[in-house]
Amino acid sequence: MPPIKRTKFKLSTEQLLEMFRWLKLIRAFDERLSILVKQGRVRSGVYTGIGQEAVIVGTGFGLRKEDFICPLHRDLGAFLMKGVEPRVMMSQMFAKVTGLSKGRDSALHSGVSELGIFGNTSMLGANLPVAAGLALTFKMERTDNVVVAYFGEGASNVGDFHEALNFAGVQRLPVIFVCENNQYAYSVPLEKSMAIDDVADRAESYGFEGVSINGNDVLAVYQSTLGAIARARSGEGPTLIECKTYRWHGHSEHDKAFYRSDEELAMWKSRDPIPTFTTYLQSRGVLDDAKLKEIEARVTQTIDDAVEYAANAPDPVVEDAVTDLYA
Ligand SMILES: Cc1ncc(C[n+]2csc(CCOP(=O)(O)OP(=O)(O)O)c2C)c(N)n1
Repeated sequence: MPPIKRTKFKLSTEQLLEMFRWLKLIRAFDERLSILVKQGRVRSGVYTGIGQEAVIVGTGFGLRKEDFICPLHRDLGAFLMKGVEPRVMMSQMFAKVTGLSKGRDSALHSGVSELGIFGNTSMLGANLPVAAGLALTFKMERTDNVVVAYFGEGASNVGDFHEALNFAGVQRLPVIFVCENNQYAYSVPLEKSMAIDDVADRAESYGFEGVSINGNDVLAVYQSTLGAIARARSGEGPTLIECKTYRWHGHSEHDKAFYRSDEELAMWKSRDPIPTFTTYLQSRGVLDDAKLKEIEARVTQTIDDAVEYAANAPDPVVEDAVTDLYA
């Protein structure tokens, strides 16, 4: 098993700013959703990924339109990065006809095959064998497309995870398993559900490499993903990337997260991926105050527009419940 090489990369000023915009947009989208839930305006369960944005941006940035992602409940940002308009995503949360599933479903189960987004079910881990299946299709069709499958450290304890990794390892499939290790599976801390420290260690038993990285460092996530993508595209098979991170909010917006301490939360907030990247960009002369203000204003405008669009969009009608069915 050749070790993962540290992939060299160079990003232009525009690409770095693009990454920054995504971090800001995804954070703002979740923050607004959190407010909208409290206002009773959202008709979906909301599982924010605030604090985890660098994982989504770092793993999504190097993907092509033809590549597939298999996102989970906390990965709305991955939908946005893959091309779902904020208006459409917000409509999905409002259960309006302008949403992905036209108001017939909670936010968490929608997919868009034309954009390479597989719609997940509620069964955690069940997206992983599907990801392996998609990757098998890509291999059989002799394309060099890849699949990125997201999961939490909690989901890495279910059987589907192990079956998917085993199959992907045996078949050398072009799939990148991205663990968003945010330390908790609902209220269960990592050490109560796993007897090892690193989910990444699990890859070795399936014959491929796993790496454990700082999931709050967007460039580190990007670098590891680039290496994994290059391996997958060239037929060298899967990689597991474990991104150590933290979710700032509870499991969902109704969870006050009393099972963790204020000190722990404060410690992780001090590792917020966005200020870290902001400082980096400022120190390299990529971002100045004027540009920062411009990006923040554009993000706010995008979110305001998405909320207004979703709020004013029509509700589904009863007849819609039986359209788009497969006979
Ligand atoms: C197979 C399965 N078991 C249990 C649940 C209930 N459940 C929903 S979210 C969750 C915690 C998931 O934790 P993790 O996989 O670490 O992802 P995170 O929510 O932390 O991002 C659980 C146990 C489920 N949806 N599916």
